[in-house]
Amino acid sequence: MRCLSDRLFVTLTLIAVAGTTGLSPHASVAQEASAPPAVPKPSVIPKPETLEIDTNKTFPITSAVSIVVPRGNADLARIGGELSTLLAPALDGRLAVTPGGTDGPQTIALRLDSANDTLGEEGYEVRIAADRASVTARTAAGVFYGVQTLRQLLPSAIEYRALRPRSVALPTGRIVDRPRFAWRGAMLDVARHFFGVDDVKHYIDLITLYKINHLHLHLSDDQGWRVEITSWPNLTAHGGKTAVGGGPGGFYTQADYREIVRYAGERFVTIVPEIDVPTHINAALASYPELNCDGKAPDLYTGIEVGFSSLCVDKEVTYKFLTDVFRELAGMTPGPYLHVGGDEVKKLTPDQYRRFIERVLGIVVAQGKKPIGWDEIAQATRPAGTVVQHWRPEFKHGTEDMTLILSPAHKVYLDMKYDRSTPIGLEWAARIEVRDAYDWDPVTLSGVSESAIVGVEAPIWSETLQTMDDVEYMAFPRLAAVAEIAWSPAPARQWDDFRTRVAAHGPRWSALGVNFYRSAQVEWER
Ligand code: TNX
Repeated sequence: MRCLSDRLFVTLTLIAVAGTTGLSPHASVAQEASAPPAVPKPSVIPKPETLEIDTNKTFPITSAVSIVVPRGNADLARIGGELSTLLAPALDGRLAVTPGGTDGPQTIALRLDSANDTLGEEGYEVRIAADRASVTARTAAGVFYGVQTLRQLLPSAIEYRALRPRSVALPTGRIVDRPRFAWRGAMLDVARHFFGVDDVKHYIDLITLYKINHLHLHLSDDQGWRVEITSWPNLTAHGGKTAVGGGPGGFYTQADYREIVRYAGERFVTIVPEIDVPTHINAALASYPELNCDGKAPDLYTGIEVGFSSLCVDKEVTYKFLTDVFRELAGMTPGPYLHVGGDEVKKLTPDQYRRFIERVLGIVVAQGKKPIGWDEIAQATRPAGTVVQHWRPEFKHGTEDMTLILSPAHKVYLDMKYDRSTPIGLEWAARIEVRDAYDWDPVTLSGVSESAIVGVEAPIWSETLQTMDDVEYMAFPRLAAVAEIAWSPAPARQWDDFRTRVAAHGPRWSALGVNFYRSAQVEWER
């Protein structure tokens, strides 16, 4: 209901705006058509490294503008096509995308500059003059991020897919930007409740607006096994059948999984698959009796307790199972990482746990992949290149060298309630208002040096989340806050400034149909 009335509000506002800009077919005062289109003040998230913008001088985007890309570069042609699609409703038609065209007046040029040694692998430079714009980067990923910035400089109404033509302009200026951390992550728990391929694609669309580049999928847990493993078909045939609360569950066929990987790849997102072992494994134990120490398969589980299930660490078949699973997963995952879970083990002795984890990490390495595990795996001896994902608020890394992803539960677990009144979510780690999710720093929180941190990731666990509306409500605005922690230089980040910028994303989310939390900490723009 809330969402519907918001959409209605946006529609009405836009009609009102269109009526005053003169581009509406109903506009009656001719001179209004020549007034330079107003542009909003920039509210780019994550905050760019440097941004000089003049909103009084603009580059009006009309159907005369073309998007110029290098000849023979499929990535840039695709990115140009996406920009054209974004602008199409506003311009009542698509801008031409011209491979090999020259970047003169009335062009938006997307360019690669492989010799540029200041922008890094993912940085970009945007320049906007009164009659042209350009995005330059060393890599296609950098160009993609530059285009996300252009997108955020455009009025939020641009996101509304069904609207009539209206005037569109970019403010002039220059932005030079690159990320602080290489790993800007989101995690979706598709095991407690299942989210299908289209839902995952939708989530990828939303996270990439904020330059997030890793999507970690929690593919198995007590309540469900969600990815087809052809050598162990009962994992999904039986283990995928239900979910928390007894719903129908579901799973990805290998073709589905490959489709997610493909879609993510086109948006410069690396899929990180997780099979959580040795605990969080009831769905597999229920599907194959031989994986149980007593040889008896338990029932499927639909509650939300943790820590009660365990693989039988003394049986050789357990390691055959793990080898098959991680081999098949490695075969369909182009990204370098496989996540082995390793959290919340209550049924094994510390020694059993360590020996088990060391074997699993070896299995992943044998598939040519780098292992990641939740911070409990720090107890085990780990092959070089293993990444430890800090999640427990109390986790201490000790003095040992360790490569970390930071997902401190009391800051970035997006399944935590915002406050007492949040109708869904858990609160075991904290209640996390927008400011709590924003106002912390990875180096200060972890106590490790900047170079030991690969990045920051915001998980969403789905015990209490059943639909994408639920996921969106928990993710936004907090995911935008976490994305900025992972991307923007630490000294540039101030809560009061973020609070003002995020206010402008409310109308953007409304236009996109995103169900977001109207935090009272933000004075939302309408
Ligand atoms: C802890 S995070 C868990 C998950 C739960 C989550 C709920 C982690 C490594 N384990 O199994 O879903 O809390 O917030």
